[in-house]
Amino acid sequence: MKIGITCYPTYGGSGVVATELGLELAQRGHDIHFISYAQPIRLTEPQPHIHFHEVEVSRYPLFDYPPYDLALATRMAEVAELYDLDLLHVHYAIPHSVSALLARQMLCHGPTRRKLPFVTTLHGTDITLVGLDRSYLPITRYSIEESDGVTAISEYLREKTLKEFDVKNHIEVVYNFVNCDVYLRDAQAPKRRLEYASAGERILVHLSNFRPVKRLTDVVEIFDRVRKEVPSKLLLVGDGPDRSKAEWLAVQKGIHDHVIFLGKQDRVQEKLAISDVMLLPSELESFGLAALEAMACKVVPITTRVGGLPEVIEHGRTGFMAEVGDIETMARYAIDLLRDEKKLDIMGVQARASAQARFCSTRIIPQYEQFYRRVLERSS
Ligand code: GMT
Repeated sequence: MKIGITCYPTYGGSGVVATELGLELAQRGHDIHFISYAQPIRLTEPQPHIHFHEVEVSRYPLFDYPPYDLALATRMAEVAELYDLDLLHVHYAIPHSVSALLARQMLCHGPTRRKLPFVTTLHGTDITLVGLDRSYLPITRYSIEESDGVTAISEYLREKTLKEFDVKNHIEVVYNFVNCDVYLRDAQAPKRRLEYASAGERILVHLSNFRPVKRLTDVVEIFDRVRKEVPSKLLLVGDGPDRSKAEWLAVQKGIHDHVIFLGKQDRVQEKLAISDVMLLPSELESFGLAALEAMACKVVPITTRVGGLPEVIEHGRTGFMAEVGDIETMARYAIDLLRDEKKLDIMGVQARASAQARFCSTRIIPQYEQFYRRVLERSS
């Protein structure tokens, strides 16, 4: 198939899923055309069957708000014509599904009367935060209803969308996935740990875009409690608005030397593979891709019991969950686990086995392929 993929190209779960999906589909022989304002961050090297089309937004003195959505729609239609695309797959409803809808209409009424069905994948904050803002809700609902196919990354998000948006579409759940051949604990991991921690120290890790929903200061608070009882280091992978708040908190707590801000990383698997426990105390996670990537690397996630996380983690077997803001309980889970080498090993193995059995790309990518085929059959 020839598939156009649009996503936010920056750091963030939806862009990561979209890029990894494109790469996996390209490896299976599909032609993938990314259409966005910048090259997606995980698209680091040229690959066969992968193309990138940049969306240029014209600046004009009158445009206080340059119309990216319109430039995107135009580029989508153009790429579809030039490269004979079968369908578009947009990640994150706002504004991508609206642009796709416009592109479909432009082509359908254009001289070639081309059909261009589009699939929208809902990732979370497009529904839970942005879409519920009154100013975006009606247009988001409309673009979901007009999509030729809609997928959500968890049952939680599917239910939430049906309930809050009152849409009538069928929404297919296609979970986030991980490439288990890339995300694993490699043989070099024990040696690489020594770059950050001494031999007797444990490593805790957090990976996100440091937005308020991730509750980064809770990560530091939990680590502060853990560090008092277990010699350890905290690796913070990513960057974003709450970084300086977390840095100051670490200074105030006197643990700044033990909290290592690594910034945005291209190969996050290398940092995960040297860690013991992941802290993800988010206010909300529609799935929690970071927790899954950790699990594939035998890292035990300690998270909040929110959104889709209970669909990913089996409490007490592949990870631990507590209520939002319950720093004490999450710290207690981490301390007990980090002190118990055997339990840590067993849970790490169980976490990887669960990631492999349920969320490996080899299992999930064919679900997207089947979904595309169904959409194409319906639209032909
Ligand atoms: O929260 C993020 O990290 C960004 C956000 C996005 O849309 O880019 O992530 C959402 O999509 C991820 C991939 O599908 C999910 O794994 C995250 O749980 C989800 N984030 C939230 O729901 C807060």
